[in-house]
Amino acid sequence: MAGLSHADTFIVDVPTIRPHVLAMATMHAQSMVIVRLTDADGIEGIGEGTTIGGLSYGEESPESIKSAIDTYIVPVLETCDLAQVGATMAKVARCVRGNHFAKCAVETALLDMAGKRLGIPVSELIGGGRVRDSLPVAWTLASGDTARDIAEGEEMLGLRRHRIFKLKIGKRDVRDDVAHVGAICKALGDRASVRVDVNQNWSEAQAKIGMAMLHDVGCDLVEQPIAGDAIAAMARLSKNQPVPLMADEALNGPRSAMRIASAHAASVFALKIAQSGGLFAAADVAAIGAAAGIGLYGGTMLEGGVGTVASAHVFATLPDLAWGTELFGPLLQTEDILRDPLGYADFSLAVPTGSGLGIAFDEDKLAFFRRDRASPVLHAVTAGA
Ligand code: MUC
Ligand code: MG
Repeated sequence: MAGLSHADTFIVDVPTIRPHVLAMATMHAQSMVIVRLTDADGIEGIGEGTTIGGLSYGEESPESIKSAIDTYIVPVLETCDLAQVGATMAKVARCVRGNHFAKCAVETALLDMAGKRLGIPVSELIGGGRVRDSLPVAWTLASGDTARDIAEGEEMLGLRRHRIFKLKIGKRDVRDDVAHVGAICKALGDRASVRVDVNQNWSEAQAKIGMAMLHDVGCDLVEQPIAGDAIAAMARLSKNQPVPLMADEALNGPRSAMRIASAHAASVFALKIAQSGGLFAAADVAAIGAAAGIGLYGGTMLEGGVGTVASAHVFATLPDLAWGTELFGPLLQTEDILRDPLGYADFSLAVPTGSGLGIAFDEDKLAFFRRDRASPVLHAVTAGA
């Protein structure tokens, strides 16, 4: 029995390379909850739980993710054989409702341990196993300034790092947003695919006008234009607008995937491991989408290296990933907390091949960016004063 010997959960805050402007928040740093679990055999598994903009994106914050793991999930893990990942996560699901990001972080760590124990990559533990070793990767242009976004797009094309670009809109007037998208489509031409993410910020009426205009300026895909729970309205837009609608916030696991597919409310799914409730659940969402003829896209919560690689292992098991992925999160951060940087080249990300997740931390950087790093020092100073 591989019992839990040690669990450590902490938040790291890493600055972003530039402000990242979304409809609901402007990010200057990314906060990642890191989970490290060690079993009785001394095998360590690592996981990450990351959201965007505190509580502005969804119902879990970095602080609530950490608290859910420490207070409610670790006591369940203490009663489990961690080598049995499915059984362990089923018990966690019985004891803890919701909290998908927290569960995903823990499941990632368990799968990392399981892969290390078996000597195989995590991708071989998901669905039918790995079918690809690299994934196309989009970049998000979200500086808030059209000229700067065009320059950034040109730079990425020149570096051969990205040729799919997602623009964050929804904050300004619809016509101003469309003018911004149109200028970028015009500048990048047929060298790139340009898509937008509205992060739920339009009404159905705005979306009707906005999606029609976006189609006319050359935008390829519109992600979550209206509220994620407005399934009937998403279905009307999917039916009547020429540009495909991608579900993101609307998807929070297999049941929501089933509802959206049955209602014909989206033609593309943004798959996210954390939003789905874990790697297994994300694979189930993908299976429902594929069976319903819905296109698949590998989404991100702008995770750092651990969450990005965990997502990559799931997306590497999908035979049909027509819309590529956006697994660029670590590149948005000023420093990589992994020992070896991930392989971004030729518009793609190489999926690690080592056992488990196939990655390790840079311990110095991890220690530097820990939110609680100051406390022991402060404590020592206070104690000595
Ligand atoms: C989202 O809503 O999709 C993904 C890329 C990005 O820039 O933000 C995220 C979140
Ligand atoms: Mg989105």
